[in-house]
Amino acid sequence: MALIHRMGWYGVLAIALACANATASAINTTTTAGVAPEPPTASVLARTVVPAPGYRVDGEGAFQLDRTTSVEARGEARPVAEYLVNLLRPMTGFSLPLSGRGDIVLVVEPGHPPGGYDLRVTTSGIWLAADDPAGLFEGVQTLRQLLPPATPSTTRWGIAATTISDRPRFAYRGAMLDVARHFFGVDDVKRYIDDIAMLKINVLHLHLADDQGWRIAIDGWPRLTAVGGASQVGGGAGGYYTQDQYREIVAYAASRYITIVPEIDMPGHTNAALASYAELNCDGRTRLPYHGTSVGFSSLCIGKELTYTFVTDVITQLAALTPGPWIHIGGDESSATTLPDYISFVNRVTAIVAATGKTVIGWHDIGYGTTLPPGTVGEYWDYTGPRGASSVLTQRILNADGRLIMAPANVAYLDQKYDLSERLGTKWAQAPTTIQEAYGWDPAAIFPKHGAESILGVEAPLWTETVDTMAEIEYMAFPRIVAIAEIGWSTSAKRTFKEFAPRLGTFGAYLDAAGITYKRTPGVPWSH
Ligand code: TNX
Repeated sequence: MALIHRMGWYGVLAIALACANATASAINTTTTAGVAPEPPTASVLARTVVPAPGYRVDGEGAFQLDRTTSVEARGEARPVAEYLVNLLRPMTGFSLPLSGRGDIVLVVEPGHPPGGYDLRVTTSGIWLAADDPAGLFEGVQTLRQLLPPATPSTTRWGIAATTISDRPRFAYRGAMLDVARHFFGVDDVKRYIDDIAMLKINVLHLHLADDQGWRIAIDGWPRLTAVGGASQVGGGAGGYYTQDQYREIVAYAASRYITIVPEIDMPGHTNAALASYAELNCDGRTRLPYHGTSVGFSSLCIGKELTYTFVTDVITQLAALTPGPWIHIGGDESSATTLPDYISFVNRVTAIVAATGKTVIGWHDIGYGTTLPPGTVGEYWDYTGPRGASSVLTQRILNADGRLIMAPANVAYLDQKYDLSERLGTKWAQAPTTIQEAYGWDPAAIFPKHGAESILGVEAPLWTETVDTMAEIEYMAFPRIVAIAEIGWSTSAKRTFKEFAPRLGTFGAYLDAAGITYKRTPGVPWSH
């Protein structure tokens, strides 16, 4: 009962709502007309899950994790099983041996939902199965939310009996972190990776270069980091990743089944490179480091061959550091480049990426290109209300057999202010952006003509002009990133904020337990 007290009745309401989605005949927590349900005891309280699973039916009783519990990994499940016990051991204090026979069985085998998993919790054990380790990993994220949040008072580790079958709506579920406007070191990026992994986000896009900073070492171009890396918004010291540090980030992300997408924004947003090398400028004169927050004033020199030597070196080295399929070339807000120059640049640079075997991603502006390689991905950053130019540009990307990542600025941008009185954030994209707005859109409804199969996925970008600590990153991201993650994952045709809000409120207890800073947005029944 103490736990129910802590969660409040919203948690219980959320269970009822979760059950309401399931097949009526299988529900045993609903009641016959007029009879109030018996409140579940602490140990059988079914926790709610974000993003919402596709199918869930709750059962009777609960599985109790205790000091006798063991974990078994079958097939290729071993790394995910290790991740699970490494999470649970410090939380619970139980030894949870990984052994030949376990009460918790993790299985990789064919026959489960593509990209997802099947989970069954009974009083005697837990069975979690998926086609591949990535799907199994997403199942583990669900399991974490079925356990109580790890608060100091948590002593009983019950998981209410349930059957879940779950799979993602979109293959690409992204978050973007701008490490150029303010630099964030390896440990911060790892922490953000862990934060987003909880939400079944499987791509982290790193915005590695902009006017204010160049953040990745490129062999043969040492001034990019020595000069271009030594600045940031407000004039701080900046910083950069060596290639070894970058590999460490990529490997850490891979251990969480997250793909890193590196972005070098070009031909605009390049002042840091132009400040590093005089010869990259058309007039041969180095630019001064930039510490402000304007956009649209810089451009690589489109007519110089050296520009393409530079871009080829950068892209080739980034491709070698990138096990994932994508390289992002930016391409937004190139107001200091003429349109003919922009088009010729996009044509050449997309071909440079294609020559490395990688697929190009660019902001949707790259739709101006006239020779986009087949399969090019456009990242849509205009508003949810479709607008003239962006509708044409996205169509051109689709005509190149391309796909779209939906990141509409007025709802998916995590840097927009929660309300206009906030210190952090910007407001150009129709701020304030409330949690209700972040949740209340559908990626397939923006361009209904394009068809749902044109959408590769969704992304929640966090630009960092106003953000320079980990706590500020988390504050801007949470809880809105939970909304974007659910939009990317959940297959439910009729999501409503009303149903989401109590689940999000419950999730707040997990954020508290993980020490994640978040905005207690109005309209959400935060758990305490
Ligand atoms: C626009 S939208 C940008 C970024 C800024 C952001 C601030 C887009 C692709 N680019 O350069 O950081 O606004 O909200």
